[in-house]
Amino acid sequence: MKRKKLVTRRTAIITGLSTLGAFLLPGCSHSSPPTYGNILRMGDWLTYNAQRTLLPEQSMAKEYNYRDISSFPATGTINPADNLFGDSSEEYAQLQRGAFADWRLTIEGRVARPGTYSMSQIQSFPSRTQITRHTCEEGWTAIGQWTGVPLASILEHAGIYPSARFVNFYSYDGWEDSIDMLDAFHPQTILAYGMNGRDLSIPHGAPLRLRVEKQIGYKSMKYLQRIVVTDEFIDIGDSGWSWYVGI
Ligand SMILES: Nc1nc2c(c(=O)[nH]1)N[C@H]1C(S)=C(S)[C@@H](COP(=O)(O)O)O[C@H]1N2
Ligand SMILES: [Mo]
Repeated sequence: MKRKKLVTRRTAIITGLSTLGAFLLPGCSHSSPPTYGNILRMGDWLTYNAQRTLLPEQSMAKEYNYRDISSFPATGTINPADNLFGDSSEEYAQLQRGAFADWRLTIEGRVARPGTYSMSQIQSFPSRTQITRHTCEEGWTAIGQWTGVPLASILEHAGIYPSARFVNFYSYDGWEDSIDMLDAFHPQTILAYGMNGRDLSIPHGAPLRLRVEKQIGYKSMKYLQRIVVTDEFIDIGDSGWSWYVGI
């Protein structure tokens, strides 16, 4: 998995704030945090606590108007079929040839009803459309319209257990990442199959991608393959990128 290290000024400021928050609110219920790897990753813990203690929990990301939609570059992987990801590339290439008719999203882990969802099943849930600003850690932003199903609807349908704390995502290009339940149940956290009124294109993550509007762009995983709900944080190792980067 190729990911890179980044400390922005914003992160530094939030980290500073959160240090304060961590000391002011030592008994806060959000203070059992995920950590990635080692003490050098403490910034994740601090940023997480800052957002979770000092900011309103379910504040909404700003939504824009149709006329605000901008050009939107595709970055990172732009087609998992490009042979870089072994069996996954082969599988994705095959799905692509079939216009994703055979694509299924797997949901497993701490749910009462593990299983798979076809695109038509996913599209049978009430949808949500939102026009939001995507912020990439590389310094660009773009505004796009996303249509999909709230992740909360799918998690509830799968019968998520009360003890569950994290939702882990796996993609066709070998990405793995997780979010906590506050982000997972946020009304703007959706599994998106539409962008700007069309089916999600391959460069932007076809057939289904995550949109986590309250965090930086790399949390919005493209090319979703599998979702695993867990009680405990799974440390995927030092990805080089912070686990939590709220915006
Ligand atoms: N599976 C996967 N998801 C991904 C990426 C990727 O390379 N692979 N890139 C991330 C980054 S860094 C950004 S900025 C956005 C880019 O989305 P876009 O290509 O639709 O602009 O997707 C994120 N999700
Ligand atoms: Mo990004």
